[in-house]
Amino acid sequence: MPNGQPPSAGQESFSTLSDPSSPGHNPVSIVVPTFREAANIPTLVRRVSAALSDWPAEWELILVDDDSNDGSEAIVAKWGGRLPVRMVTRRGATRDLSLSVLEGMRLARCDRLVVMDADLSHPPEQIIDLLAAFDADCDMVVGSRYVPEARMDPAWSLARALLSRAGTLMARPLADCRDPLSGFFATDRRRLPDLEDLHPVGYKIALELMARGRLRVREVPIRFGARHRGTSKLNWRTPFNFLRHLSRLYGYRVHERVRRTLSDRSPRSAS
Ligand SMILES: Nc1nc2c(ncn2[C@@H]2O[C@H](COP(=O)(O)OP(=O)(O)OP(=O)(O)O)[C@@H](O)[C@H]2O)c(=O)[nH]1
Ligand SMILES: [Mg+2]
Repeated sequence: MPNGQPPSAGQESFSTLSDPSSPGHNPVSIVVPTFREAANIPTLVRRVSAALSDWPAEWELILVDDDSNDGSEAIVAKWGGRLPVRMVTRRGATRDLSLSVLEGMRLARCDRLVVMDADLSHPPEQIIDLLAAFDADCDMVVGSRYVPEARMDPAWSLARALLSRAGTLMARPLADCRDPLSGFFATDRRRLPDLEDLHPVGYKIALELMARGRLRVREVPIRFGARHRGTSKLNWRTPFNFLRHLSRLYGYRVHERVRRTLSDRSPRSAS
């Protein structure tokens, strides 16, 4: 059974059938966490729908919003009926990017998923590059900033670039990926660990999935841009949450290794 919920009533006509081993042309749900992104949403919707205009299967865009109260809901409602775009609002929940992504993955109508940011730092035109690279030999395709041919917007400050590099180096042993902190990726819900077993803290949901699911990752170079409009949601808590998240994942890895060693040594495995 897929990890997500089944489609709700009224969504039955939307074909979710996809072949997990076939590359490319499957129905796809694009999941985007948003918090106060009203200034970016119109451009995001336009560019995503243009990028997928020749996609030979159905697609949908789900914006999972943490009750921004900035007019985002009304902006998205304008497209209702014309484009497969909807906003899911998390009310009364503690604001959390990773939990928002998990919610979007659960609510998605398709098993094939793409996750990206709303601020246009992930070029919507490259969604199809990620989907095209997805096949039976990988569980996740990451839009990577740290492989040859990737490009970084020079507007990214040196301090941000250095912090990103340092975080990336700390996380690399947990995943077979040069950019485990990327927030732009394609995957298939059926290849993921059970979403209920995940404990992400903060911003790095791809890392959580890669580390706990031991996913086979392929990387596609991206043109990483600076935030288009609006303000960053990073704050002083972000690096502390990241360190807490890393320590949990390293703890999980150690625990797994001990468990495997003990089970290898158990009398039953010797017989
Ligand atoms: N639902 C939800 N989305 C969030 C939250 N925090 C950030 N986001 C979204 O997650 C994405 C990444 O956030 P950003 O603020 O762009 O973080 P960043 O890319 O590391 O930093 P900048 O690009 O410098 O702003 C954006 O689409 C945000 O709107 C949150 O608490 N809840
Ligand atoms: Mg951003």
